[in-house]
Amino acid sequence: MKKLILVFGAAALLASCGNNSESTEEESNETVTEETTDEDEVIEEETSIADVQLTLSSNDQMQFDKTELKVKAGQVVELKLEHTGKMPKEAMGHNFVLLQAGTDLAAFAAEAMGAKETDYIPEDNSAIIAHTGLIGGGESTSVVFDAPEVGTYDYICSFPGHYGVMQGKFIVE
Ligand SMILES: [Cu+2]
Repeated sequence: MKKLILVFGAAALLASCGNNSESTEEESNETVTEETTDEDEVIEEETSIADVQLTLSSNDQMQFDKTELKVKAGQVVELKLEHTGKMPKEAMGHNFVLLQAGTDLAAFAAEAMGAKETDYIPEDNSAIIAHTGLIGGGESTSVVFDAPEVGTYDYICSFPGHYGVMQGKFIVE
């Protein structure tokens, strides 16, 4: 799972460096052997690294817009979390934390509450299947991970006081 995040992060970095002269040089070298249509295909492959893309929205009212997310076993999932509010993450921060089946939500949330320095991701993250970073109003973030085995999992926002209302079921079919 961590590997996938790193790969995705690297791809994002590469994409963001697309305007500098070094990468332009590389691109022009590639065009010697590849036609423009091939380049387009390469770009498509980069953006569709996941088999399924889900968007979960959150707001200043401490809400997720979905209480259920469904994927299929074996899929690589890209989950995009957006925050449509205006409040800063210090006051109304949100994240997406997908937990192993059977996790005691109250106990996990209590532990997460004490992990302010790591954006409310506890040091012992053995209960976490995947998580995004913490975002504030107007921001968005995403995480790429392998769908766990068939089953129903809980996802929460681990910001203090939020998990009670900011939670849902992540269903793998
Ligand atoms: Cu939250």
